[in-house]
Amino acid sequence: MTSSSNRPSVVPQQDLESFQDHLNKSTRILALLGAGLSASSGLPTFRGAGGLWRTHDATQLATPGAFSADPGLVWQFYSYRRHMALKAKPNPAHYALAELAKKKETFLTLSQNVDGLSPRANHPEESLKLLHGSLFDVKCSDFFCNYLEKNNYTDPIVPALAIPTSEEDPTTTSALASRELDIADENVPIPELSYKHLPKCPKCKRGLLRPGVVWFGEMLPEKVLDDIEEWIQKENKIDLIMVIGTSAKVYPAAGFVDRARAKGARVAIINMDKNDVPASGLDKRDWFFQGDAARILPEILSNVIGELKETPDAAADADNAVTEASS
Ligand code: BJW
Repeated sequence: MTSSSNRPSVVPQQDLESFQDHLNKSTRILALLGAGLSASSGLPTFRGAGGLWRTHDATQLATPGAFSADPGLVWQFYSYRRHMALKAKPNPAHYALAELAKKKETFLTLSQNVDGLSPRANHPEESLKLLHGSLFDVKCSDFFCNYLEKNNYTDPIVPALAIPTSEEDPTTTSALASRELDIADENVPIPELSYKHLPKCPKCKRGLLRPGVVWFGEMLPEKVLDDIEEWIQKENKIDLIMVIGTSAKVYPAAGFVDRARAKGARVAIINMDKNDVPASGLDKRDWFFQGDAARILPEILSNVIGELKETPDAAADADNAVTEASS
């Protein structure tokens, strides 16, 4: 169980009071989530420290060009990320947002994250819009094939993508003696994979499967954008947008901050880095809560969600997801 109440406050009291006062009165609330939300679950962000995978800038691997040039390398990157996401657990920030969604009916969360941690924290599906898809969707990369498989948790998705392990320790008989190697480290050798090793489309039998995520230059899912547009257009005002753990540099996601401001929304930024503010900068009515989202969110949302308790069921679900995926 995780409790937020006995911890020392992580935000200035005056900001906390004015934010909570506004949150109380707010009905139309948006949240824009980024990789920093899952940082304290142990998953790396894209930019800055941690944004390198082996020698590759993570954002350079997230392109259709990278996939067509070296699908084996791009699959190794994504297979590693699927594996890490399955091993990770939602943190108190995921649970706090899920609780807020249950308490405030007209709260809509726009997540750029593909790691599945918000769904695993039982964030209500109808109030969670996945802007950049999911690591656990796979689709055919052939332009003429529309194959899409949702919720594929097979890890590894094909044997050639298994995370290599170190030699077993000959002094022990335990199966745990072999240790997974960290293939994010460029010093750990990985095999070169070609077409024959990689997952194929079961429908057209021609194309390679690819992760169901949105790469640079690709359109965001139409239905997701339509749903968000409908929510925005429904009323003339938006009360609040929380911008959480994102550098807010990728569009159209980052553009929702200005859309919300244009409808009167006050902006609350939750970020480790004081410099990571949306392109429109900070307004005097905004809040900037600097620090780890996993510490800050349970505290600033506490007047609505109460004391955060991580439900044993959710934790068990997460454990099951990992067990199922690796069996
Ligand atoms: C913490 C923390 C802790 C750390 N607590 N905080 C307008 C202008 C210019 C360009 C464009 C434009 N409109 C569209 C474009 C082109 C492009 C774009 O935006 N380029 C920019 C680089 C300028 N956009 C697109 O191509 C999009 N498609 C599109 O627009 O289609 C139409 C179109 C096509 C072509 C031309 C024009 C229009 C698609 C964007 C897809 C982005 N995809 C990725 C990969 C997804 C799959 C995967 O995961 O691999 O999405 S890239 C990557 O960036 C990923 C993320 O979701 C996204 C955002 O990153 P995020 O989450 O903000 O992470 P970081 O690392 O940047 O930030 C982490 C933050 O957390 C930091 O601030 C830390 O300080 C903080 N932090 N720990 C709180 N514990």
